[in-house]
Amino acid sequence: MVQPRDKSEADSLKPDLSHLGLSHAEPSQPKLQLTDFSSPSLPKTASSDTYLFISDLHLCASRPHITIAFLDFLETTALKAKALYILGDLFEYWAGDDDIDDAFHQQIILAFKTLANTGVQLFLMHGNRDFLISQRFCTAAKITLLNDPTLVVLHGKKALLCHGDDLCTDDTAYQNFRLQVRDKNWQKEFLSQSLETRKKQIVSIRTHSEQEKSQKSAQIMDVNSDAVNALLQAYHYPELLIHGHTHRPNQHQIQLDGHDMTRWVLGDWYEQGSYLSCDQYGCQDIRL
Ligand code: LP5
Ligand code: MN
Repeated sequence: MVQPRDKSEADSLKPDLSHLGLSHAEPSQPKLQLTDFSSPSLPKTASSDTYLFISDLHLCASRPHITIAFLDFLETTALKAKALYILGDLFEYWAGDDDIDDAFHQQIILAFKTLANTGVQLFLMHGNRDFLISQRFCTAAKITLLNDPTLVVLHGKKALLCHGDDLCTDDTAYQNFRLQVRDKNWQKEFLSQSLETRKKQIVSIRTHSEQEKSQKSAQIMDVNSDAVNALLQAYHYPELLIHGHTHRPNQHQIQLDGHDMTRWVLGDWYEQGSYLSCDQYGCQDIRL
């Protein structure tokens, strides 16, 4: 089993991507949505052979039902897993690691730390809402920060993980915005302001973003298939591509250059929690 920080295989496969635009209870009966491999496999809860993937939780103090569902997920399902991968947008927004003392954030950090101390490996990738999460948060939560994208090997199958926003290349307004806010100098300047000022600016950007989104077509805000194909080619056709961001949970079969691949899109946690569970028999999309 190769873990993402096991550089040997992942690094040898890593290409130059500069050319790319790129109530606390056990969930009663998990509903099986889709299975990607042919092996007969009954719905099952996580085990020490299971890798779990989630994204787009958008946790915040004002959505307590999602926080409760998430803490329950950590204490039950994730507790039995080998590893939990959070592929971006864990938080509604993240204004900087100097906000970790916030009571809500401390609650989440404690839950992660408790889970990590049981031996479950925790990995986090930035989303477009929380790309300012940095090492201080990760150390406190005992989480390993992953690059976007990151290639892992799950039970012998290569899986490429990303948030997904980078693949939405038709959304040029967003991509321009992304270029600016991912710039390290821009971030340094932004972070030099007071926490209060930053939060006000983020609220303002959120309003602006919602206004703009209401004018964009659903297609523009989805992944661009050429960008998906280019990424899969650049990473030598991994069997799985797993991402979130678009809030369109689904399983897409891709045939490209003689390779069969599966693109799993993770669901958000606005109304209901969901996760992708992968073990030696395949992957299952499970709703809480
Ligand atoms: O997040 P989601 O899914 O709702 O929408 C995204 C894109 N929007 C964003 C913006 C974030 O939601 C805002 C929160 C970021 C917090 C980061 C903290 C540090 C940055 C602080 C900056 C001050 O990512 C949305 C996509 C959508 O996904 C689908 O892919 O379409 O993109 C936009 O809506 C972006 C607009 O098209 C362009 C924004 C230009 C902003 C111009 C600033 C004007 C106001 C300035 C006020 C200070
Ligand atoms: Mn996102």
